[in-house]
Amino acid sequence: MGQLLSYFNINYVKKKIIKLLMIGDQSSGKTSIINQWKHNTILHTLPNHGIDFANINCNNVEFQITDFSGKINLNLLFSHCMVIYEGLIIVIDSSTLQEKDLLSSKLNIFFNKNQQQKICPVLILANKCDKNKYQEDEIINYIGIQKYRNKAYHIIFYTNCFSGEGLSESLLWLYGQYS
Ligand SMILES: Nc1nc2c(ncn2[C@@H]2O[C@H](COP(=O)(O)OP(=O)(O)OP(=O)(O)O)[C@@H](O)[C@H]2O)c(=O)[nH]1
Ligand SMILES: [Mg+2]
Repeated sequence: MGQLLSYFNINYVKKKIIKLLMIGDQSSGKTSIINQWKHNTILHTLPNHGIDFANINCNNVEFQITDFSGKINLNLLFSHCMVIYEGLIIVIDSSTLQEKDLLSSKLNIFFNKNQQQKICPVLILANKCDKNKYQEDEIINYIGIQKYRNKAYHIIFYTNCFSGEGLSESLLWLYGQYS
């Protein structure tokens, strides 16, 4: 009986579902990062033109990630679906920091519309670190996250989708915020 109960406990524990928003520079590697987290490999990607959804399972937590293409500008859709996210993933392209305005207006909308009461975890991935590594303060300045100090806390990981550097550590950090 004990064995049977532990079988049910292990197999039927309800997963905690956490909705995360992923935004970032165009071609910064958002889809590649999701592919690495999901399949543990780099896959060929095409530029996204809209929104992509991915589920990543991490023990008892299921991350439901909405990946907003780098090309999406501020629009009604973006503004309307901000209310539901419990966390934010920002991906920047370490080889070129050139989309500051687009990123900061998205952040502005996110923090104005998001109705979660809790302080929001923000995972910053400085991807393509094989090409360049900006200092953390340059990255923080570029993103402008310090403006939201009372609404969010953040961490930066340097990542490389080809070698896998920083990817499992960053997913583990996310898991730690919700488990
Ligand atoms: N050098 C290098 N290239 C990378 C890395 N990660 C991704 N790339 C390449 O960058 C290009 C764009 O990657 P994607 O994952 O499609 O980027 P994205 O952010 O999803 O792009 P959009 O959907 O258009 O916003 C691809 O050619 C990837 O192979 C990395 O860590 N280093
Ligand atoms: Mg993509």
